[in-house]
Amino acid sequence: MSRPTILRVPPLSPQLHDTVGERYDAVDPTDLPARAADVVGIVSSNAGQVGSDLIASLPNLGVIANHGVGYDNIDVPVALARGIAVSNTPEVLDDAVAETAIALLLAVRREVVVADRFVREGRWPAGPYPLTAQVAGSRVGIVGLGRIGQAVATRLEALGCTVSYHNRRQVDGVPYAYAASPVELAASVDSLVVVVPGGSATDALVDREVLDALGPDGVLVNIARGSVVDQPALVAALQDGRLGGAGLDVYADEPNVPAELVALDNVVLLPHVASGTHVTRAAMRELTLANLDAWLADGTLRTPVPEMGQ
Ligand code: NAP
Ligand code: 8YV
Repeated sequence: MSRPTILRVPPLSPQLHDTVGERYDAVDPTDLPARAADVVGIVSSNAGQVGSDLIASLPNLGVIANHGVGYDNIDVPVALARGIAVSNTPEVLDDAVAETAIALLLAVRREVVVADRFVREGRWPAGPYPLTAQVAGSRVGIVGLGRIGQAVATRLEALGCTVSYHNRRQVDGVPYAYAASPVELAASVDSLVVVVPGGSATDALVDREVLDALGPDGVLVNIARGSVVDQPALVAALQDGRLGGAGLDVYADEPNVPAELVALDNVVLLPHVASGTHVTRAAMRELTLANLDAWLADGTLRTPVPEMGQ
């Protein structure tokens, strides 16, 4: 029996790229348009766009399996209008992403990177490192108290922080204070962690007003999407001293990080690695391919995106 033809939309990790190649009749964008009519499925990840043009060019496409919980890289309305199933990888990455948020918050507040540089540059013998801020006892707001946001919240509680949050809807049964807007939340906390989905609904949700409400002693942590924060406003707030610091995993135009951010000592910069542990990426790969296999077997999905309403 012939194997189903699956399009690998780059970039995929080498492991995912190779596994798709071993299990299916894998094709890459360079094989299009010659093989377009054969393609029944797509495997993608957050940095690979699955836009309306690509979807329209694949007449027999039936499923898009995204390696990642966020799927703002996919034109979901266009896919669903054609009856194409779309899956993502929720839950399996919550722990890894939440601990990255905590790592960034601790690194910025305790100046871990700058203090490391201080030791490496041999500056310690000349005198002690200055005192830093403390995370224990501080107030932390979470924009997006979903699966990952709640995993961040429980870790913050263990660190002795007071947690509050903003979502569009209040969450039942959580012990955290609710704020009706990102500005209201930012004005009431010391640090703000952003964990909402990307896309047009959250574009620049964290704008100049939110950053100013967070203030000169405030710290912003963004592990969501670069699009959620107004990046020029963030750079200006940090440069002007209107914001105290930032811990960032995501950017407006990845992998390009503005030189202005690189130049700042009160900013810790990660290269979109929040889910990037061996164990989590293996679980994400497995779930991505389990979705693909389920759809190929009987048209179902293990973890359909919420827009599919299943
Ligand atoms: P989730 O469970 O769906 O949680 C998302 C939360 O955001 C929900 O509580 C939702 O509540 C809130 N929200 C959505 N739209 C909002 C808006 N316009 N204003 C305010 N709140 C809003 O998703 P998750 O699994 O926690 O993942 C969250 C996101 O993290 C992903 O979509 C992805 O973009 C990002 N992520 C990044 C990495 C990384 O590598 N850096 C890794 C994994 C995930 P309401 O619906 O009530 O508003
Ligand atoms: C990426 C992410 O998907 O899950 C998400 O939304 O942003 C990440 O986990 C991953 O880095 C690449 O596949």
